[in-house]
Amino acid sequence: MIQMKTPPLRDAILRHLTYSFGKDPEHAILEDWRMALSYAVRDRIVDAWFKATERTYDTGAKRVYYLSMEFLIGRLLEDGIVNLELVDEAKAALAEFSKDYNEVLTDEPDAALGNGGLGRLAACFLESLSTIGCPAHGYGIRYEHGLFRQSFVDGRQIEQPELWLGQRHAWEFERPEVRYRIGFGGHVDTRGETVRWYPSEEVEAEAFDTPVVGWKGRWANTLRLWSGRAIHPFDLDAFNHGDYAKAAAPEALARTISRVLYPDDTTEQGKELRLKQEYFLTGAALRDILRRFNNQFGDLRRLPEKVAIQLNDTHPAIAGPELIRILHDERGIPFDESMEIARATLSYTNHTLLPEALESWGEALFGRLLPRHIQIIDQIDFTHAQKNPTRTQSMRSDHQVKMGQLSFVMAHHVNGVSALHTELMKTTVFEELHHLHPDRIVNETNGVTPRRWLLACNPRLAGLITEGIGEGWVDDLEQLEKLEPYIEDAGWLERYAGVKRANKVELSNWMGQAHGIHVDPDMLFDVQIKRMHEYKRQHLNILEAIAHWQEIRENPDAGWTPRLKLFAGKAAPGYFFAKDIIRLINDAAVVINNDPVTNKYLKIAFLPNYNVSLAERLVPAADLSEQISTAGKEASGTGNMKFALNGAPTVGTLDGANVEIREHVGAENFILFGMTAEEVMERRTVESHAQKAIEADPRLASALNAIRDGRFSPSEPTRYHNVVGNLEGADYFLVCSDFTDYWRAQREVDTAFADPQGWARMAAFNTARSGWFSSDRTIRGYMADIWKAKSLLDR
Ligand code: NBG
Repeated sequence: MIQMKTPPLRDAILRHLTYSFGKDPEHAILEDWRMALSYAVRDRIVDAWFKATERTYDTGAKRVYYLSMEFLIGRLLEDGIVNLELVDEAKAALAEFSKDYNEVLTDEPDAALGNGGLGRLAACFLESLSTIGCPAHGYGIRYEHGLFRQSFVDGRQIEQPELWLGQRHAWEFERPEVRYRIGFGGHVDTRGETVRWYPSEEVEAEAFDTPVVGWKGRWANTLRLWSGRAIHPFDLDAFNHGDYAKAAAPEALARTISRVLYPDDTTEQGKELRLKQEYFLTGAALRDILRRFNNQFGDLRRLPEKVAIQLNDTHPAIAGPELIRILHDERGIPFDESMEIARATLSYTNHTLLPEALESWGEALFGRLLPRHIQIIDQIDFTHAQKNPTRTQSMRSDHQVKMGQLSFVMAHHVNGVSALHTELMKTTVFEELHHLHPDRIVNETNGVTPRRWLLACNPRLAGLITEGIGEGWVDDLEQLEKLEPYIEDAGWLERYAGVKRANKVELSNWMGQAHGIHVDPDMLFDVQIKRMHEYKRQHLNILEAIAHWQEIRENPDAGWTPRLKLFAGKAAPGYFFAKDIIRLINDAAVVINNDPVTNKYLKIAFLPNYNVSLAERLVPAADLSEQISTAGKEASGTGNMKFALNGAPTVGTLDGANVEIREHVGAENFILFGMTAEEVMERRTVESHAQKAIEADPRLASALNAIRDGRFSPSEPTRYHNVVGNLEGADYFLVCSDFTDYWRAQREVDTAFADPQGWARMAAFNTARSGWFSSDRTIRGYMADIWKAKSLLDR
């Protein structure tokens, strides 16, 4: 490999400014500086990237492929700078040109190529894979428009298209030479043993590569995203006849496939274009994987020995039938053997038990778009039924193709994302399949990368930790437990509390400048940030706030603990109930914040356009983490881990990874409330459970009455009748039934927070005992239990 000298960062910035962007420092705009710095950092990442690739080839190691429709990577510049330990050098270099480091960093648009937890998890995993030095690729779609931009008009959510590529993007390398044809529709030709699919429509998938660097730049893997291209981009004939729209049509049509990210996280839409996107990603990724495998190893029977493919939820589930199609139809391997090779290569992660999220496709649509695959699915199903004669559930029922069943059958391992979720999988959605294949389901509790979610986003806390225990924690997070003795030192604890206070001041200043929201940084910062969903119960939170407000009004001098309730999160554009909740929170905020009697003690703010960067501001400044889903519904949660790590104790239910967080940080450092998953299932069978809960709790009744009477929507008193009706009626998510205990838990929080030292202790124990929630630990689990892959770093 060619060796080149690494120039000082300052020189590299200047060189890129001049020769890559054609600007001198006097005329460069902020974006030019951001790009020049990014290129200077990227150059160094590329060095690590080449070395890693070379090492992987030389050792013939097994490679991991993570197939995901979403990678919620956010900004990448700070990630690169932090992982290459260039923070001081970058600051100094920019200062020489009188540029502010933070201003340059925040110029970068967020790459919002994901909806929420599933996409952010994929991004944390990529970073951990690189930190660990496990040879891996992420495969996804290069959406032109990521998740929509959210703003509020009169408190209502407004969606606007997001255009992350509207500004220059520094991180990707276009690979015009890496293209694959992806077909749809057409017919299947069977001649004896030979089966061939002749698609009627084809597009090309073109690769764009982003290097992902790990801690200390020891390793870098690739995120390869596919973009849709026309095979014959331009219809010259139409153009010559003056039909310019028709001339450009092929290109426009092909690009549609990678145009937008579907904005639903936990509801399945069943749209044709979505199925096309799923096959587009999977088809292109598999061809690419097999090409690489072929160049290095050749014999396809060795595929499982050298390749592990992880399906991130069922979205890439078509990988099973597609791999069989390639092995059997195209390479002539017998069907059963092809199926065995595919199964030994594939594994599948389930991310939700919500029935409305389990993908299924109408067989008419599926058969029209993928006529060969539906035949293969039937053959997989038939083979599986023959081997398991007691089986009752098929992959094809009610004229639907069931992607969950398909994924399970075609995977050698199926994993859940928290201990509770994994157990519930065995007794609910996959009960029968688990019974037939009792060794297939394993648990890999989620984690988050400590580089982004502590070192980079909370430099004050990171500094305090490193001062005490050294920097070993950064890639060995369980070392945080070495902090425990410090917690007993009153001086140290005061510094720990000082860090939180400084972070809160910083957030308050930013909220004032960016949103005109002015708050006292000494209030308790109570934060709920996540997608808007009934199961996550933002409405439980606002109901409690309203009840609390009413109580403060009645007795203003009772020594209340001042509290700021912060919300952020997007609702799927078609999820009207969730949008009503957003509006209700905004409406309640107007009334409550303007109440002179109470606003010293209670304020509410809903920050617009929640994304990764906003989370990076909020997490370090939170005092309290709201994780209040109906037990049994949140598969894991990962925000819960970020808050605990950054010293915000949880008020939460026994759901998802909350259960394990509580076990790790200690019950005394976690504010528990609510029914367990089992109690939830039982309560649903009780007639009029909501009514009973309301009758038993006058606070709840009075809060509901205020909403119903239009106290927060005087211009339209009926605005929330649907919401209130739902809560008083079916209340499937048991908001009313959990209200009283939630209210009690919040008063416990008030009392605890009124003792600053006691609270700081709780917070510090959360930090010291959250080491297990590193995504490095999670990835090591996948490597050992599922992928049988090894790190190539010598340590
Ligand atoms: C989400 C779950 C979260 C979980 C993430 C990552 C989907 C479909 N599921 O609880 O709701 O933390 O996945 O596993 O987005």
